[in-house]
Amino acid sequence: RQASTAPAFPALEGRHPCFSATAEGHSRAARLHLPVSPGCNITCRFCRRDFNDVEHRPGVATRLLTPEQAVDVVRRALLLCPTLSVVGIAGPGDPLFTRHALRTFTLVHAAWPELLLCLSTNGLLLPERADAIGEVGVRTVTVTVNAVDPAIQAVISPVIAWHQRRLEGVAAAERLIRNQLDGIAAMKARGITVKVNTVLVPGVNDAHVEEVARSVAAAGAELINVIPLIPQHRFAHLPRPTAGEVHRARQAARRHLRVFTHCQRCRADACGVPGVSDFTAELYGDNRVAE
Ligand code: CLF
Ligand code: SF4
Repeated sequence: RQASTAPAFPALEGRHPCFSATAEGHSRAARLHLPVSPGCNITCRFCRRDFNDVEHRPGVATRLLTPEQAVDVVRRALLLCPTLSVVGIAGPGDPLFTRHALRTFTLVHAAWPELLLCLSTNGLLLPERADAIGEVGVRTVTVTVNAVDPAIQAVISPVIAWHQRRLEGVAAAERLIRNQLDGIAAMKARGITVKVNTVLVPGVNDAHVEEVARSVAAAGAELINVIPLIPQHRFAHLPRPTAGEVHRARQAARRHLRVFTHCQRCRADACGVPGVSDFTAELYGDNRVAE
C-alpha cells in the first residue's frame, strides 16, 4: 500500500490529532486527556505509573481526578485551548478496569456533545463494555495490542486479573488476545473507529509487528501506531529501538493497515496539540483542581 495523505477518516480530519492524515490535521486539533482511571488489570513489564509534573510519557499524570473534577478541567481547558476538539481517557491505569472513565465520558458528553470522545485501553474488558462505550458517545478507541502470539504476549504482560481470577503466562495471553480481537470487532460493529497501538519491544515482538497488523486489520482496526519502547520497570535492561528498527516495523505494518507516525507518547493528563502546545502545567498549577 502506498503512503497517502488523503484523509482516511474525513469526519475526523483536522478534528482528531491521532486520526488525521495531513500535517495541518495533526497541528490544528488539540486533545485533552483526563486522568481518572486509577487501576489496571494486566501487568505490562514496561509500565511504571507515577504522579509527577516532569515526565512526558504514558502512565504519568499530575494527579488523579474524580469524574466531577474532570468536568471542571474540561471547562477550563476549553478556555485555555480554543482548538480543543478531543477529550480522551488514557490512564493512568486502564480506563475499562474501573467505572470512572465511562462515568466521566457520560458527564462530558452531556455538557459538550460536540467534543469527540476517545478511549485508550488494553482491551481485556472491551467486549463486555462494548455497549456501554457506544452508549456514552465514544467515537474513537485505541487498543494496545503488543502481540497476537500468546507465547510473545506472555513475555510482555505475564499476569492478568480476569473476573476475580488470576491468569498467568500463555493462558493469560490467550484470554487477553481473544478479548482484544473480539473487542475490536465489537467496536467496528458499533461504528467506532479503532486504532491499535503496538509497543515495539526489541528482541521480544520486533519481528512480530506485521502479524499483529494483519490480525487486528482482520478484526476491524483501521490504523496502527508502532510506539518505540521506553525501557523502564522490568524492561529497563532492554535497548531503546533504533530509528531503523521503528521504520522497519512500520513498513511491515503498512502491508495491512494505515500507519500513524506522529505519536508523542502523551501523558495521561496531556492538554494541547500533541508535539505543538502543552497547557498541562497551566491546568494543574497552583492547585487549580477543586477538592
Ligand atoms: Fe489521546 Fe490516544 Fe485518543 Fe490520541 S493520544 S487517547 S488516540 S486523543 Fe495520540 Fe498521544 Fe500517541 Fe496516544 S499522540 S500517545 S496515539
Ligand atoms: Fe500499564 Fe497500560 Fe499495561 Fe495497564 S495496560 S500495565 S496501565 S501499560
